[in-house]
Order: sequence, then C-alpha cells, then structure tokens
Amino acid sequence: MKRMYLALALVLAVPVFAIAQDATPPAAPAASAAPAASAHVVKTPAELKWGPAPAGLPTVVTATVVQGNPGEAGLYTVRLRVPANAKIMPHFHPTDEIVTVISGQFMIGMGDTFDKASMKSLPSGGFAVLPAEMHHYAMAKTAVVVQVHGMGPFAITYVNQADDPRNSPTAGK
Ligand SMILES: [Cu+2]
Repeated sequence: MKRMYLALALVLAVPVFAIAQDATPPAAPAASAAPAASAHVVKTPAELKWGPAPAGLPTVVTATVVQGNPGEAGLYTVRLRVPANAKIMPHFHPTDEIVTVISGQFMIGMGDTFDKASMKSLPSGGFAVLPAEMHHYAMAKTAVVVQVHGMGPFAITYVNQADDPRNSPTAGK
C-alpha cells in the first residue's frame, strides 16, 4: 500500500515539474516600453551642493539633492542639515518618508502634539520609515545631517497651520 502511494506521488509530481520546465521566462521589455532608467550617480560628500531646503521646512534647514528631484514624481534622495534645537512641528506627507541619520542626534515623535519626552533619539546610523499620512514631528538634539528619501513629489502639510514656515518664517527655529 505504501508503495502505491509513493508511485501515485511520483505520477502527480511529474506533471508539476513539466509545467515548471515549460514556463517561458518573461520577455525582456522593449526599450521604448521600459520606464525611464535611473541615472548613474556616484558622489563624494564634497560634491554635494547645499542650498535652501524644500519649501515647508524650517528656513534654518539647508538641503542638498543627492539623487532625483524631490519636486517631481519618482524616487528622490535629499540630505538636510538641521541646526541644534531646530524643530519640525507635527506634520505629514502624501508618500512614505524614509529617514537615515548621517551624523548627530536626531529625534522623532509621533502624533499631533510636540512632546519631547515621548520622542525617540536616533544617533548616526539611525533609521525611520514614516508612512504616508502618519502624523509625526522631529527635532535636532545636536546639529544633524539626515538623509530623506522617498517617492516624489515631496510635500509637507502641518497639523497646525501656524507651525508652517510658509505662513510664519520663524516656525521651527
Ligand atoms: Cu516628516
């Protein structure tokens, strides 16, 4: 009886294997149909050009575009220099915001109210994913460089309009 089951199992297994063998690999997309290829980017830190941060971030923050264009659709990577004690008050984004701390001590909290006690401190090498629409806030414990990447266009909406540097240039200082 055992032998019969084994034979049956082999018979059943063979067609599955045959199907797997017959499966044709997906055809490579034609060059014209492929999405725009990513640009080849290899940069030393010294080659990064710093300037004003994207609109909506505190005016004390400076930024460099590492890759892509945060103002357009598609993958972008920027780095932000945030001076010690500067705050980015409760806000959210339409797409996931992925944060990597390059240097310094950064702090991130979740919710609608800035609460320093509940923030998590992230040293150099710290990492965070802030999902689209999730309310969060941040502060530089020391001067920091943080890398932010995600799918553009980058946008920021503050929970309280008074915290938006576009409305009050001293916000976040
Ligand atoms: Cu954010």
